[in-house]
Amino acid sequence: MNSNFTRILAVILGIGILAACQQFPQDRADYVTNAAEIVNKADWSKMQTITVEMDEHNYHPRDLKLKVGQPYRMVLKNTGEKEHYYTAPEFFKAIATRKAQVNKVAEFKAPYFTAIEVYKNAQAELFFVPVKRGTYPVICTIDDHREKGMEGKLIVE
Ligand SMILES: [Cu+2]
Repeated sequence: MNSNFTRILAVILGIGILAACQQFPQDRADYVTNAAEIVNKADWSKMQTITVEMDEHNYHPRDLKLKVGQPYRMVLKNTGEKEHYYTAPEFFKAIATRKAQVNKVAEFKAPYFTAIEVYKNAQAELFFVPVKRGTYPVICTIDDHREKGMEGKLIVE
């Protein structure tokens, strides 16, 4: 094959791939981009509440099994003496988030969260629908809390 022709073909192919990537940026988004649609379609009368207690230095329960399509209210309750984090960016990107809430105080809406910190004697709630199957880690990022045992798994089936 003529080498000039090959070079031109390679350039055209390259431009084509570049154009395709820029045209469909949502294909590259690593979070659930149609969360609002999923949240609106979900039957919230079938919502299940899961409570995760945090203390020194554990999550109770450590691991959670969740179902794709099932609406959940996750209550993160700090029963310990220190503040604690529920840091699970990969998990939060695998769910359709409806809102995060601190009862009678505030409500937060965002495409996804990366971490939720809960102060002692306080609780925060997250309303969501799992979308992407997988096993995702959760850790507490404060000091050596993770090493002391604050880590777990979120399994979406
Ligand atoms: Cu902690």
